[in-house]
Amino acid sequence: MERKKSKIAFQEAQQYIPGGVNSPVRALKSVGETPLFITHAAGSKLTDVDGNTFTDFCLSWGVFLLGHSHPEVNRPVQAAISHGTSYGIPSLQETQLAKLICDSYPSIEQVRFVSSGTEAVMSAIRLARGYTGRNLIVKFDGCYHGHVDHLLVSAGSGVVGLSSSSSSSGVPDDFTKHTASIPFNDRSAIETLFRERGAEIAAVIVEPVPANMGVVIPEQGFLAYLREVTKQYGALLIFDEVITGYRLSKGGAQELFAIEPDLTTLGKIIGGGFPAAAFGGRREIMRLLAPEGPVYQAGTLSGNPIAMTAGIATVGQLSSPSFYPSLLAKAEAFYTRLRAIIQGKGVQLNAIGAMFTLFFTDHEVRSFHDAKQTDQEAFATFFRYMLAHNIYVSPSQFEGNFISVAHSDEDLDHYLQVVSAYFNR
Ligand code: KE4
Repeated sequence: MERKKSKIAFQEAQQYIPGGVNSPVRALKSVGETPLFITHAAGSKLTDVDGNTFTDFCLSWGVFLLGHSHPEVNRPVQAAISHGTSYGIPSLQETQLAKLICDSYPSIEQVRFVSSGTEAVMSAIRLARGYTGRNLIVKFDGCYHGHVDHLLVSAGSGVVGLSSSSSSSGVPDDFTKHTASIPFNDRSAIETLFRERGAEIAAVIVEPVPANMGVVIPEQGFLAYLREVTKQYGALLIFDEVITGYRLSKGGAQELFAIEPDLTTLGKIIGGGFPAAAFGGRREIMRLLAPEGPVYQAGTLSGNPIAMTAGIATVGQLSSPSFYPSLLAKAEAFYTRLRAIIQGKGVQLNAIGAMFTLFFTDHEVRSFHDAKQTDQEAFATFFRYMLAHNIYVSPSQFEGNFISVAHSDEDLDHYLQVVSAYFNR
């Protein structure tokens, strides 16, 4: 496979952009490959500067549940652009998307739009601290909630292995002293922390189904216990559904597991490929936000009409009663076949809804500690093999892979054929 132009493009990019990328995990450092430079994407396919096409199982990190460049999203966006792209003044589209989200998420009575998942999480944390008057935030090892200073503690995704203390450098200890990170799926760790410091805890933030240490499934009752213990101690429960929102079901993980968090963050899918994210919850919490209340939060392009139009069009496509049943049936059939292929090959498949991770280890993966035991070199070899066969899987062991409605039977058959060839080479 010829990738000469990507290599040249990467060399030039590295002169002007640190690491040649605008987000570290795109550099493919952990898998020892030169990043692709993409010229266009449509449906399940990516095309790079060398003219190679790839079936995309990363989907811009979970954004494209409908596939890239969906015509029912592109058309209204193209029309909206001719009416202006940002006003910095309210537009009707903001209320329209807010209503759609409130309809899909009963725990959300009001929502505020921002431009990234990091901003959504940062704002939700500030609101939780303002609402409770407490400082301590509890997160889980391996969960990643964006790059806000005080959450870069034992974080997943691109932060894994970045530094021994597992916080990014440049973050003073003072900034993380109000953050406690404990193992996911470990009920006793939560019990102990709440018993010792419950009165200090403003909120527990969790990816209800973590995807940033690879996909890890919450054990039976774990999320329900988080709901119970946070209520008991007067702390808020924040579901970071930037990935799971609208992916696991229309109402995200909170619908799937029937848990009502106090605050929810959303992103990726709700922007339809444009920079948009959101945080929301009960009115009695959200009313603390400026200009009504004392918790300040703001953004120049928050709720801009183009991202709102893309979000409205995307969420509109998810409303048909058959959307999720057919997507999830396709995913389950795929997983059944994949499990048969990897049987006895020293790999674990963690899968739920339209997201999955193949972990290169003999042991089950139910926590960050387990995920870090995987064979990174084996994963890197697997990534390069898939790429050489025109399949772009998420370029890190510590990420999810995603299926969209645009993935055809041929796409999934091809993936399974190449995986089978890999494990029998
Ligand atoms: P952004 O600031 O990257 O829009 O969102 C941060 C974020 C928050 N919460 C969750 C659960 C997330 O997964 C993310 C971002 N996800 C990563 C990939 N796992 C984004 C990819 C990247 O960093 O380039």
